[in-house]
Amino acid sequence: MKTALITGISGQDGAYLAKLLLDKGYRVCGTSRDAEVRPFWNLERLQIRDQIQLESVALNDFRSVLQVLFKVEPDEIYNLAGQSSVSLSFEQPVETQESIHLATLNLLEAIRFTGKKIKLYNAGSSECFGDLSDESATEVTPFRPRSPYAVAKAAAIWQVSNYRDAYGIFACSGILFNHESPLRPERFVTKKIALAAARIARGIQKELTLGNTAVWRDWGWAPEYVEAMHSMLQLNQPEDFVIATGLSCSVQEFVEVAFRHVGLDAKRHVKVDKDLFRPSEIAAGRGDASKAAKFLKWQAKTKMPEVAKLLVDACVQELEPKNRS
Ligand code: GDR
Repeated sequence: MKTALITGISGQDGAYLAKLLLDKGYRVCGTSRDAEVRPFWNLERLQIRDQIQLESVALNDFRSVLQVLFKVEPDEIYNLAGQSSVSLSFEQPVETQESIHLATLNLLEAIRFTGKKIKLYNAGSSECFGDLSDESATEVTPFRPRSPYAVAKAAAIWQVSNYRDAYGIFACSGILFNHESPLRPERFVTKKIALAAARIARGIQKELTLGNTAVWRDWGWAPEYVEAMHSMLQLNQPEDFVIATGLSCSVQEFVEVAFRHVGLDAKRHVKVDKDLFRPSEIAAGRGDASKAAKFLKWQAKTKMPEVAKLLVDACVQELEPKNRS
């Protein structure tokens, strides 16, 4: 039986990945800064919390990282922890840098220190590419980060690449474009839109206020994306991969699909507030996952507009009185 250690197990990807690995027969351990007080709603929602060994780890503290590696003895580590909101990174640049870059560096150093053959998956981000205009990003597209979050992710990806080259550690980064699911918090635009559409249709919200709706994103379905993470660690050689649907849509289009799905006209309910615009923004993003198709046999199945409809359906269900906590 293989053992996997998932940092950031309480998030969307951590929960779906934990479920996937449990289904594959792994022993799954997960870390959180204070596992005793964290509620782990997403693990509860997938009904897997009691099958996971949860450990308290501060990833910015080398001793804490080293300690958990000796305790858990993982074969594979999935590093999904860190501040994950691009907009929040403009308000918390130092915390963002530490929780992403320093945490990844500590994990790499700890693996190097133990000298064990531990494989590392690192959660990269398409944000590193910056503005792509009409281009589809591949693994060789240059990074032009446009937020503190993207700068931190780019630095972590370069650390992983350097530890792979310098010390022969099996470490790779998945450069994932946006991937959504009902486990997303409302801080992200897709969940905010889907929940608002469901609430307005039910008469419990009047309008939705958004930031820049003219931006384009490549939106996929999170449960499919965690399969690619696992596949990367099953290769003989560590390599980085872009994971994306290849289809880009505007936030405006997402809004229209979501509202139409519950019989509403978005024009009557949605307004834009310039205060919600980011200091620097990525106008358009789209990924080319051909390398993943070739070497991981991975391809996105769920794309827009299905992503928007599935999210709205999940939000409508969440609002059913019997499902409200
Ligand atoms: P993103 O996701 O920044 O792409 O990062 P987010 O859903 O926050 O924003 C997507 C786009 O929508 C625009 N937008 C708004 N965004 C939010 N959150 N709230 C709004 O009201 C709003 N109005 C318009 C944003 O400006 C942006 O352009 C996600 C995260 O999951 C990262 O962790 C991950 O690395 C990348 O995707 C790939």
